[in-house]
Amino acid sequence: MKNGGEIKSSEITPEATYLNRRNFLRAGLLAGTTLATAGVYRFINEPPPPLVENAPIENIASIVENKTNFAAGEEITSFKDITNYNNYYEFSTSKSGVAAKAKDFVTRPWTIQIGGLVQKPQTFGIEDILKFPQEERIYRFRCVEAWSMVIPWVGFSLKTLLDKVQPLGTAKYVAFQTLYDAKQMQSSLFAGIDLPYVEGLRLDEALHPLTILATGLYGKLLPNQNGAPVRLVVPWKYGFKSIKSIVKITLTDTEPPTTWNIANPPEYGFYSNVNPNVRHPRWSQATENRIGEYARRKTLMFNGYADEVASLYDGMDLKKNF
Ligand SMILES: Nc1nc2c(c(=O)[nH]1)N[C@H]1C(S)=C(S)[C@@H](COP(=O)(O)O)O[C@H]1N2
Ligand SMILES: [Mo]
Repeated sequence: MKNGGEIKSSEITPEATYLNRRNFLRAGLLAGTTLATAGVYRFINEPPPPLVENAPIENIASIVENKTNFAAGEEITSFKDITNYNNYYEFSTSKSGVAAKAKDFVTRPWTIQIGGLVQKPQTFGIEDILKFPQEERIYRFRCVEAWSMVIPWVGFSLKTLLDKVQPLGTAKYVAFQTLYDAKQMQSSLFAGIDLPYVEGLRLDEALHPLTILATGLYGKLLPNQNGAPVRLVVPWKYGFKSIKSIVKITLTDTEPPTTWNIANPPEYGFYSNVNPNVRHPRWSQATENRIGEYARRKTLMFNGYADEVASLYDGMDLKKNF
């Protein structure tokens, strides 16, 4: 807990770099509007200022274009809890230990390679990712361990990115992979899971507008412990589907392997939809501990997003496909 949310002044981006970069990002957004002028284009063609190492926790509230609360009436979990109670096994299996262990994780430069069954395989730099129109999305977040939070993410629909690479008609699934760097992270042996961490979604789940790539939270760039520089968030599924620090996305025609299913197939399926009616073999999923609250809450079907996503699973037996 000690090191957690505190940022030493030496780690904060120098003001000049910060302003230049923010203007650069703004200019990128402006270029997509009718306000774009030759002057703006000249400005964005300049190389971006050098990015600082060690995960700058920069304020990006100014580039957030739209805010939507998908957990209306529920209290937003504190920044301190969101950034000090984490699951990120590559760094630590102790939830309060991740923040300190991930403190110096290097997230610049960073690229995401997108390929497989797509028309236009492409590699995006994190600078490109931050130029997509960013939104604030307040979502409930439910871990399979039966705790939950309400998190104000910054990000954009994964669909925006997938549309750029144009999935082929044969693509049925999307596979995701986290960076694995043994020099910065602990081994598979200590983590207790195969690394790199991998996850997957059916293509229609990946294209659903609620599925986002998150670049930040609380109006700041993502802290390392939350999956910097870019992670998936699928709010109707257990937290482990929301894979962190993504370096690779592959469109496939077969169901991709997923880390927790590999680790323990009877306990963790591919779908992992939040479902109060399907017990985890070792505990009930009917209620949850909302971090920061005393009384347990009833867990909602699809984590409260049934109206939006239930139709994706029409005709499927959700007790078998857990
Ligand atoms: N690469 C990677 N991604 C991961 C994990 C992990 O250990 N490694 N843990 C998952 C689990 S179990 C949860 S609950 C969430 C936690 O996200 P948070 O720490 O931002 O709350 O990240 C998910 N994504
Ligand atoms: Mo989790």
